[in-house]
Amino acid sequence: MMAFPKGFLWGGAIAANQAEGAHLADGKGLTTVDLLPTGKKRFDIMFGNLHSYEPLEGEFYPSHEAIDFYHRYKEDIALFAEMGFKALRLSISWARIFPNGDDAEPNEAGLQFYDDVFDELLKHGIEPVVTIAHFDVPVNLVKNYGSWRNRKLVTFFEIYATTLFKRYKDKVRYWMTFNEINMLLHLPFVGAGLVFEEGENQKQVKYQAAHHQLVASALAVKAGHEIIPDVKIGCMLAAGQTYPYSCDPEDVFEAMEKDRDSFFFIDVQSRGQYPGYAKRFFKDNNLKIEMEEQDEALLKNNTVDYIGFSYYASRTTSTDPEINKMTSGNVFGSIENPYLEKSEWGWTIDPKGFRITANQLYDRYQKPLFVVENGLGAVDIPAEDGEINDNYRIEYLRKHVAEMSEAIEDGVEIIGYTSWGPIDLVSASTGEMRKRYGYIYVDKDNEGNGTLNRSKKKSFNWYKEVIETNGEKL
Ligand code: BGP
Repeated sequence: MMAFPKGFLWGGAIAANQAEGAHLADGKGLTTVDLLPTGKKRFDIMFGNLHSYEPLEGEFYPSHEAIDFYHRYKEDIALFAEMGFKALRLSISWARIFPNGDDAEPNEAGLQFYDDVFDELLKHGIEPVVTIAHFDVPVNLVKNYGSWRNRKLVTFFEIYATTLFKRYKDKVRYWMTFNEINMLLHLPFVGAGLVFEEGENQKQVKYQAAHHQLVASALAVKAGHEIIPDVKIGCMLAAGQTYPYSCDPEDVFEAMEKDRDSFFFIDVQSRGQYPGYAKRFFKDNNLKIEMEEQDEALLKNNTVDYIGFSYYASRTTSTDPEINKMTSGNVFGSIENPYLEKSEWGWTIDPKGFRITANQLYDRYQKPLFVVENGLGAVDIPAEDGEINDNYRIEYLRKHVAEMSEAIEDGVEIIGYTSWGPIDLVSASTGEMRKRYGYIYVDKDNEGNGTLNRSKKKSFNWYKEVIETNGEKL
């Protein structure tokens, strides 16, 4: 096994709304995620069909308590430090800083909380890697402005991002603007707080919102570069190669188009302009995206420093209606790939696809890559002695890290790897606790019962050794 580059940023990734809980503590406002219950209704809302701007009596909202990272961050960070983490990717909750999103002044208690978290990380020599927006929008901005469909969000986001850069300029060097920015197309409420009117042209709304996020992202890059001298600001893509089901050129073309749905965002954020295929797509679909005069130059002059991405699974597509019936359980509408195994949630397990994806992204953008999410969501059942022998997780991670090192050998520049959910947390898609990714077990079930106690799984020591040996021992 080849050694990873010196200074490689090994670590883990969490998000505010899936870990912190304390959803109204110290002046925080409600965010979109706080309106997502568990169960079937969750998906209905995630697709853009909201029922209420208030949490409803009798519903269970997993973000409200999550794993209580808000009060237990010291204990959790100590465990990350014990594993030898070099980096922790985490997000800031917009509504902790600006409870309504449009407030004149930021909320000092919210700012102080992240100061404390960053200090704790730095004390342990862990580099904070911060996502500015990870699937949450202050509810007030959804209710009174229509969220990202409204250009005003660009200004609110710019103020929010600038506030963060000024406050944390001496503590945080690595930033990301929008988590999995392409998720906006698949789960519009999650990605952009979008709620649709009946009969509305959803494509039109989504791409207008996308334009606003792209402009907001460029403005954040601009501000960050001005405020923090050695800053690195990245984009973040939910990546994963799409395979054609057959070598029929129709299938191959469709696979290319599906990948372009995602690349579109990064093409703008990294290359600085709308690609020709996007312009054609707008024309063919009769979409009219409102842009302001200065947008073109802004996008051009403020591209990202690195490409952050998540990789869990590859996708497969076919133009044959019979084959298309074999859909697999994921938001990208992939069909089953007969060559690959699946997780309990139907996500394909494809380590080679990771190497392909990394190569493809590097070929396309020629910028450093940062793997900011990867992992296996699985049910963990403690053995009689209470131990969790999560060999399946070790197996998944081992194979993926090995393929990552192959990609590095291929010449791909990768600066770090933060696996998803180093500590069990709430699942973004299902809201469940039982879909676990952690090296650290959290005693809590799907209904919210449990002590919230933390304990080490078998994978804890495995990952510790990986980091200790800089990936030589897998
Ligand atoms: C990504 C998100 C994360 C995370 C992960 C795993 O889409 O950026 O927030 O949750 O997927 O997904 P899930 O939690 O649905 O298993």
